[in-house]
Amino acid sequence: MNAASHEPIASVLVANRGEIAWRVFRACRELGIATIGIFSEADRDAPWLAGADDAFLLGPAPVSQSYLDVERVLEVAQRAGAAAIHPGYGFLSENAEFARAVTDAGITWIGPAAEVITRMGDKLQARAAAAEAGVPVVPGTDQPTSDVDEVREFAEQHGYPIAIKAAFGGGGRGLRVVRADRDLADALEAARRESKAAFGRDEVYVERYLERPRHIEAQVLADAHGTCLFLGERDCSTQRRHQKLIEEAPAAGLDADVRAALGESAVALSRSVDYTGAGTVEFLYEDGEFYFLEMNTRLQVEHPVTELVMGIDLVHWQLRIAGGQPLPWTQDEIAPRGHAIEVRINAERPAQQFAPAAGRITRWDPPSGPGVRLDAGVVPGFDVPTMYDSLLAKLITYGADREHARRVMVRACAEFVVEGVPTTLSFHRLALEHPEFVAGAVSTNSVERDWDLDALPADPTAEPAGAPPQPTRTYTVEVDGHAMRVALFSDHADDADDAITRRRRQRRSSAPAQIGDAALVAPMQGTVIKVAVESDAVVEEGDLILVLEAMKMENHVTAHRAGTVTLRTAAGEVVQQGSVLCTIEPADV
Ligand code: MV4
Repeated sequence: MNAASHEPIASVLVANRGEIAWRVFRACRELGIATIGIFSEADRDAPWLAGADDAFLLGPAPVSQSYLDVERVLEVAQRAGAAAIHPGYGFLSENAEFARAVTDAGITWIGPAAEVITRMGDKLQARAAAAEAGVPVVPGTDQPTSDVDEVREFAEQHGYPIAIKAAFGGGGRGLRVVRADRDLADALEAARRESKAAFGRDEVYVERYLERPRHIEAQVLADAHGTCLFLGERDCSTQRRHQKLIEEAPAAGLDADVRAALGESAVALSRSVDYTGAGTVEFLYEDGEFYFLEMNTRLQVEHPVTELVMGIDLVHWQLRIAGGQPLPWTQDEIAPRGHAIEVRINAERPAQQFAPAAGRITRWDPPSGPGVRLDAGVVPGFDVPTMYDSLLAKLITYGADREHARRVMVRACAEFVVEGVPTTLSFHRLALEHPEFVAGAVSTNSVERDWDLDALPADPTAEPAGAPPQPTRTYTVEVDGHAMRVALFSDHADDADDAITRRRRQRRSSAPAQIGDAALVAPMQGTVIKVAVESDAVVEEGDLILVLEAMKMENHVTAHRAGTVTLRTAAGEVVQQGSVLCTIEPADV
């Protein structure tokens, strides 16, 4: 941190990969800062490296550890002559030893001082600092404990349920909720074991457990000249097993006085620890009260929603602050405008408990248009690896208000086509229309406890045996000017080309377009909610055959030609796109 000088940083090595590496490269390029990328052997052909001016292999470490190898990253930084290092998020971004080593090597660290990272990384020290700064904390113990009698005494004083948490942990690992005395001893041992395994430390502490909190976090930005600003809050409650899925800014339904108090608390804590750079203070919010949870000393995945509503590029300001520049605003000169929502596009199978997925992205058609931003780390043809986290991209939408931003996101998710690897898009299409989400009433437990995810479409690449065949090819055909998607299956796939060739010949001979056979197929996946005819009925072309409900819309499926109907489906059935709904044999056959 060269706070004394104001000279801009000449070059930045981004000690990260994927979408955040590309995001930081882009910010550097916009500020005229040279960029250096690093890559593991598994990332040798990674698309985001195209965003860097230079790139270096991290060498022989196991690829899953490459980006965590402090010595190796430093060695590459010195070899590359990097003036600064941006850690992104995850990996070494909250590793105080790394931050210290970077500074000791005379390289500018884009982030808070190592001491601050250490202090906020110790959840008990963070709680103590928060309490000292006047920030509300959940009633809890202020010293590490492994004594079941101490924990029992706390529970007897504050009542159940209680939360046992890792003192050097985060993200829910090591967290155990205890609802009765009989479960206490085992839960304490389990929490210590998991904490030791995950963080190398088994110290735990105890808090009263809040049953249905919202997860609200405050973005702070502080320079090295005494200015510390609250850049609004984000609601990150749409999570599953501590993995955020959807984030938004501002938080829906938060009273102005609560927002002001939350911001003042976040700034008070940040000032009290001499914070510099971008940081996030996490809170639990329940029944009109907020409580300090922890402080993250890094840029967050979900930073774009704050950038869009505040009109501030957080990465630009991380770089400027590290170069000694002062922030140009006072608190009352900044305020959120509009609303932004982010969905995380992860390579996961939502219908299989969000299991990580690998595969080659054979189709990547992202949305665009008004109010759409995409921070991606992949391109078509990219082989998604399994040894790193599953985040492929973040889709962010902006609107004048929450409902506008939500509708833009619904449209954008409907437009987004990804093939070759399952993604969380199928979850987001459901979540964004879930009544709790529409009402802005999601809590951290909603997705796991309350939402029915059975409506998630089965993952096409994980069809159980005996599942209906999937189309081998789909075509868009015109029937009397009506563009219709037709799905064909492997045993008819080669017929398709003949059918298309025939149709081209027919069209050239100006004969009316015909679908090659008697089958009337489902134009999309959906539920048959009404069948308007019976088998053996004689229909005219255009007569209503059935109504298909898909994405909350009713689709009328009509006879593609005159003839006698033989039904292949019934009301209540869920049909796949391209499956045969009925056949219509011309009456004179
Ligand atoms: C809590 C809590 C309720 N009461 N502490 C989860 C991970 C870690 N950041 C702390 N977490 C929680 N701590 C008390 N006293 C509920 C959670 C929690 C949670 C918090 C934020 C975001 C998502 C969460 C999902 C489950 C539980």
